[in-house]
Order: sequence, then structure tokens, then C-alpha cells
Amino acid sequence: MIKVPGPRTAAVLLAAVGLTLLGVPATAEPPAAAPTRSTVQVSTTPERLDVVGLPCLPGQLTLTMINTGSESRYADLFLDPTGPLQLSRDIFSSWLPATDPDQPVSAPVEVRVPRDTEPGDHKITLRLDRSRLDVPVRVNPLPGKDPGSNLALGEQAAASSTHGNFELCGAVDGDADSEHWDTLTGWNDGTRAAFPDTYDVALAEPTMINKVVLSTLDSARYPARSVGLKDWDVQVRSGAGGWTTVAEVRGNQAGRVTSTFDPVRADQVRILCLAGNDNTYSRIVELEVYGS
Ligand SMILES: [Ca+2]
Repeated sequence: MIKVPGPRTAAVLLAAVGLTLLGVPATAEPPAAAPTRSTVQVSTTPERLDVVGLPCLPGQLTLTMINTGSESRYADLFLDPTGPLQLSRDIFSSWLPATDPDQPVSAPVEVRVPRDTEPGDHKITLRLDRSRLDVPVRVNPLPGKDPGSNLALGEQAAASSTHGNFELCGAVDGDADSEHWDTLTGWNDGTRAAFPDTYDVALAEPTMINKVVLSTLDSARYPARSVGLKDWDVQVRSGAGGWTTVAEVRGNQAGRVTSTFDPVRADQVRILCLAGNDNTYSRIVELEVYGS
């Protein structure tokens, strides 16, 4: 396991711009009896979100609460999505100690929509105390899948195992940059020094394909010849049929390897990982599949 310091959300947090939640004044209570503004600031990164109906490319939102008051407290932040939006959580609860300086507490939420969702505008309403914050969410059209486009992008992945520091979808998220390994992208299996491992992607529909491009970890600090994937088979299957090997790669030391083969009808593609150059883990930064 090669660890790069910093949480997955660090990069986006740096760009955070907070929106303050202002409480609605209590009309029936005297001002001295209850604060008219919430002492908890709520913000999101980004402030507005764009999503598409791909199963392995969820919109990523980071929720942040800051207790600006002098009393420690517990806070429940509720998330109410509209329309087709599906959230990985509907509440963010945390103890918020009163500290000086104020300390932010953050949590991620994934936002998905079904594949057939019409493009349009929706929102997630965040509720805390009597305050509200609307986060606009735009559903964009699915990316075109013409012959030149990557058919694996954002499609449902499956793996024999996934290391706890990684996301299953990290090898089909469109990011093939090894400098983003671990913190932002990539798939790493979860069974150290045990091979084989498998990483699969299910295509949207049966398609004639003839090319698979695999990017394994290859950075200045972690070159592929030392830590990259060494031996693997490219396999395909269609319907309930078995896996067929269409290409073999052996003794690899490169970061990006293109395998071409006779056009074959497939609705799933598998990388059967047989060995790594350091004999510990299977590391795939990105898997791309192209039609013929
Ligand atoms: Ca990736």
C-alpha cells in the first residue's frame, strides 16, 4: 500500500467558499430568550453541483459545519433532495465543541441520478435548526458514446476486493493522472500479496469493442517498473457467457498500455490481475474501453 498524505476531499476543501445560514427570527419570543441566528455555519463544496446519470460517476459534495458560538452543542443537518436525486446520506450529525479558533467538521455525500433522468435543474435543501440552505443540482445529458469515446467512463465497476483507502469507481472516473493516486482516484485491491485480483466494468449495452487501455500507477515517486501492474489478461463476456481472454500483457514496466484485439461483442470487460512489480497490490489508475 502506497499512501499519499491528505484526505480525498483536501483539494476541494481548499476551494471552499462558505455560505452562512441565517436563522429565521422567532416572532413569538423576545430576543433575549432565544438566539435569532443559528450559531452553526453551514457550507458546501462546491456551492452548486453538476451530475450525470452514470452509476460510477456520482456528484461529490462536501458538507461543512462550523460552531461559531460559545457553547458546545450537537447538530443535526438534514438533507432533502428534490426529484430524481439520490443521496448517500440524508443526515449529517456531529458534536460541535466550542473552540477558538472555530473548527470546521466535514462529511462527504454522493449524489446520483438514474441513467434515464432528463436533463434539468433540481436542488438539495439543507436544514439545521430553523435555517435553510439550497444547493442547486443540475442534471446534465449523458456523454455521447460514439466510436471514439471511452465506453467504460462512469459505468458500473466491480472488483474482487477494494482497499479501504480507495473507491471502487476510482478506475472508471475519467482521471488517469497518477499524481492523483489514492487521494482522488484509482483502484487498489484489498488482498496484499495475494493474486489474482479482478476489476470489471459493465458496459451500458452489448457493444463491439477492439481496444482496452490500462493506466497503472506510474509517477515520478512511484514508477510503474517498481509498483505498477506487471502481468494481466484482458477478458470480455457477453450476457451469461463465460469470460474470454482477448489479450495478455506480461512483464509490463509502462504506465499506460494499449491492448488491441479482433472486434468482439461484449457487455463486460475484466482485467484479470496476475502480478504486480512489487508483488503486493494490483493498482489501476484508469481503465478505458473503445469500440471498433
Ligand atoms: Ca481514475
